[in-house]
Amino acid sequence: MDDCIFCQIIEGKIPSKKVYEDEYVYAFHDISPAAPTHVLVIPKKHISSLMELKEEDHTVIGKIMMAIQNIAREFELDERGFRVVNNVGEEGGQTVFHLHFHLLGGRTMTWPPG
Ligand code: DGP
Repeated sequence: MDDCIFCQIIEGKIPSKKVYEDEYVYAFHDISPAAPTHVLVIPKKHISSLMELKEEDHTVIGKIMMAIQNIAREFELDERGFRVVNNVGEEGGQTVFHLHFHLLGGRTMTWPPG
């Protein structure tokens, strides 16, 4: 997707602070952190949102979840706890239409979210 900023980040056309990469997954620091640790974990395949996931994408979702677990451990959030957020659509607060999971940690989270 030529006009997708996250596809351009994966391709290296837009710089990012990479945290993790494998065949399916790319993870990088959010440009506008909402917590001391704020990492975005995304599929390399362009999927515009959770609502566009297909049955065949189960492998990539599993890889994303395992990447989140490993990154949380790397940032020493596993004992403290952390939050994983996926915003879906306009009312859900999604601004970039390439599926992404926010990994937020390093402070106490509040509920309900805004
Ligand atoms: P969301 O609102 O859930 O769609 O989250 C999109 C996030 O993407 C938001 O927290 C800011 C982040 N973001 C947007 N553009 C860039 C960028 O060019 N680089 C990085 N690192 N993060 C970006």
